[in-house]
Amino acid sequence: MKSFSRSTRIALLGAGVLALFVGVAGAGVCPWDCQPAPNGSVDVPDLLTLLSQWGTPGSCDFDGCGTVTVADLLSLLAHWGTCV
Ligand SMILES: [Ca+2]
Repeated sequence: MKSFSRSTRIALLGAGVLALFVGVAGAGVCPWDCQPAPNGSVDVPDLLTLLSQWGTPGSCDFDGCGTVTVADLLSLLAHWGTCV
């Protein structure tokens, strides 16, 4: 097993914490990318997923009301495009 200097270990720890923070901060930034395997864009697969969940709970229930409704559809359309 390779051993690292103290400063290298601290740098690696810092990078790991930063990566974790970015990952956690990024999670949920783009809930409109609600297809089963999110692809980084709000696009046709998300629209089809939303329509397939219409009137039921699902990943496209953005407002958390318990069912996918027209409010969720309008929210998806308002965020159409690349997730940022
Ligand atoms: Ca998508």
